Amino acid sequence: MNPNNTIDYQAIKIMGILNVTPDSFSDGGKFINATDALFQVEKMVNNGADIIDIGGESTRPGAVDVDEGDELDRVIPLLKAIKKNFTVEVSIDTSKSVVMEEAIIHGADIINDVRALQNKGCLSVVAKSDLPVCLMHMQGLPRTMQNSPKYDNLIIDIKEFFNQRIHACINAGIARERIILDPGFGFGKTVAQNYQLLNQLSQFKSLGLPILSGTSRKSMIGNLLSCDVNERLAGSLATAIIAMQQGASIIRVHDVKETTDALNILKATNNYLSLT
Ligand code: 7PJ
Repeated sequence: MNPNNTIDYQAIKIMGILNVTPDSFSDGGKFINATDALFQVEKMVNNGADIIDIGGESTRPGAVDVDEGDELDRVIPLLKAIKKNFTVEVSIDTSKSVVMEEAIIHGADIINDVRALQNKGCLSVVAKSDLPVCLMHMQGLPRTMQNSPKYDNLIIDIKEFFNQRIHACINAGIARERIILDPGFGFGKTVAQNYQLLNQLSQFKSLGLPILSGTSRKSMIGNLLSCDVNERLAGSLATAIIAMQQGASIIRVHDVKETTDALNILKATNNYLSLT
């Protein structure tokens, strides 16, 4: 690991996950009801979330595709309600151009696409807006991505993918400055490959763009520690701290309060002179 003292820990943002899919692996079905969802948003905001990430499509390993109408129904009313009641930034976790377009109209602040705008129409919809966009790396597709993923060189292959997608964005009229990069923990990676990514996350800093890291409660933690999804908090916090030290700018998590506490410890450690 290469902790770098020039990292701006003050600038790290916590992204709280709000899944509104019936089959999400860790909180599936819990936040479908609008009142429950808004209660959860309020809790995350009060606990230090800078961004709320709404996901209406499950991308867990093995997940099947979601109908466009269903995804719109899950995501858009909630986006509108959050923008009406809170000042927090909202990102929309989707790969569908129609959902992106509606989300942009209704006040989304960030587009978060696990398919890196490769689906039809996505580049042009995002190009017409001025929103930041997160491009995530995935090998394969959710249904099959964990069937023996292979790389020539994990870091170089993912960097190559990022460069191709950055190029596609720029050609479509999306300025480089709008792009956030995410290596996609758990998306077509073995346990060892996920830990290599965490170990070498700072290597993606050479592309000069902010890095988003999403390891929260994922099987890279459960498989290593042999624990169930509701027993992965300590492991998730450890990965969040390592990602911050490796230079990640946005940490995508389920457990906002605990991650904010961990970040505050890291900040104090790096800014002890400012403590009295
Ligand atoms: C990620 C995501 C991630 C980004 C999901 C889960 C599965 N978006 N959406 N990065 N994961 N940018 O929450 O575990 O790692 S859905």
